[in-house]
Amino acid sequence: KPRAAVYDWTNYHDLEENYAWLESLAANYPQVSLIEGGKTYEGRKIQGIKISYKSGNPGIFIEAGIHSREWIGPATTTWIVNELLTSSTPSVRDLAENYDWYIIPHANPDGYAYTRASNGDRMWRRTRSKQAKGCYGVDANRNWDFHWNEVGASDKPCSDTFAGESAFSEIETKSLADFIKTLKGKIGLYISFHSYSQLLLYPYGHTQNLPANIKDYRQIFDVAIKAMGNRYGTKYVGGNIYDAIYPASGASIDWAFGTQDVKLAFCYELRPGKNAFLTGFNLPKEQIIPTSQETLDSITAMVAESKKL
Ligand code: ING
Ligand code: ZN
Repeated sequence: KPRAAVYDWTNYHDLEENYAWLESLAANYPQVSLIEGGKTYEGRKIQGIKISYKSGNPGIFIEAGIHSREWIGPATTTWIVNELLTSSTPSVRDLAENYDWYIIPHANPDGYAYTRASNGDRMWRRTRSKQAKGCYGVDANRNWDFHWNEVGASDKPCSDTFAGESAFSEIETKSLADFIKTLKGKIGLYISFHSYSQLLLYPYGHTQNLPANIKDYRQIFDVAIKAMGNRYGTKYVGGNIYDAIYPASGASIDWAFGTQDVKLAFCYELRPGKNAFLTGFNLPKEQIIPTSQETLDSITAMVAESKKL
């Protein structure tokens, strides 16, 4: 097993390396504790960490890797974790010390392991549960129990957007949701990382109707996409899921916003931009750190702006 000491962001890592690193943080930092988003179909842990410098902080939840081929999400997430623990930049210290962070870098560990395996499939998106017609997996971002399977999801067990046999049919979404429910009232901001397209998205995916606090969403959106460009000029666009990308129901951010009293829920579709069709999920490893830096810039601006609401 590779040791945490050699962990870095010049490469993408196997699940076991990422988990070993998270465990080493819990052993080395008093502010870090391990949290478990539940278990997977193949019996893995959904390993996460909580960072808390003091009690009574408002909570921020980060979930990544729900689609296993989108490797930049988990990589960006662990980089941000490292910054929260080690950066001396005042704005990052403010984020680290004045919020409780609940972080799940791999919401779909079985899928990720399958994308890393030599006898697997680098382009695997779904979970790995056995389904009808000899097919495997459910789209874990169509399986949440909020307007489940209404639009932009498939009934077909072999489709990449298969919603599942029922809402929360997947142990991964069910157990992660059960964990999130234990935090009800504590999470003000929920962030989900996907790739790719360089978009920032907010609810809803099942309808063109906008959330009641759309004014707040737009205010935060504007500063968050602007900050994304501060360092390297990276351009983001976006808006409500339904109009800015496509109709899609049963997604995690809609469930978090729609059922858990989370005030703001955003999804970042990270680099590359949407014209990079062939390399889309294979973002070059040299871009892990720049992507992570600009994304933390954006989240920093997002949180600062949310204080003004
Ligand atoms: N895109 C997301 C998907 O699940 C999305 C878009 C985000 C839909 C948030 C609904 C909610 O299809 C990718 N690339 O997975
Ligand atoms: Zn995705």
